[in-house]
Amino acid sequence: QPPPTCLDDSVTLKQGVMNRSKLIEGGKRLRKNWSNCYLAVTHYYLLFFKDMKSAQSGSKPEIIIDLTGAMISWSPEKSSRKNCFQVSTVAGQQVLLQEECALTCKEWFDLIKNAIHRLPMV
Ligand code: I3P
Repeated sequence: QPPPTCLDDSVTLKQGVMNRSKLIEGGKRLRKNWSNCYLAVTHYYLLFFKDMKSAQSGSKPEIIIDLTGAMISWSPEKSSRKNCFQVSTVAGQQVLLQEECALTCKEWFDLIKNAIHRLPMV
């Protein structure tokens, strides 16, 4: 399944605003830097857009996370912020996601976890 080039509502399981911090990219640990972004979850990918407007106007995702073989875990030790979880990919990317509302955050977590678990193991 090739990564989507833009937001496609017909394959999107959930979309909305989340706080994101990239931890590792291309094997390099990055300086922690939280930003507000617009996240869309599909069966295969997480797509990160700058904001809702850019997502809905057909922009390319800023970051694409391949869920095949990915791992997800709550990671309270990784931040002073509450409700943080981490997604790590086979390719070695790591992102932290956070949302103030515990219930909303758990909805995202469970959805992404279920998407990962429906995909084949690698
Ligand atoms: C980081 C920044 C992050 C913070 C991180 C700091 O400082 O304040 O927001 O993460 O904490 O190091 P800087 O901007 O100077 O790089 P949290 O907000 O998630 O706590 P950490 O080093 O304990 O991860």
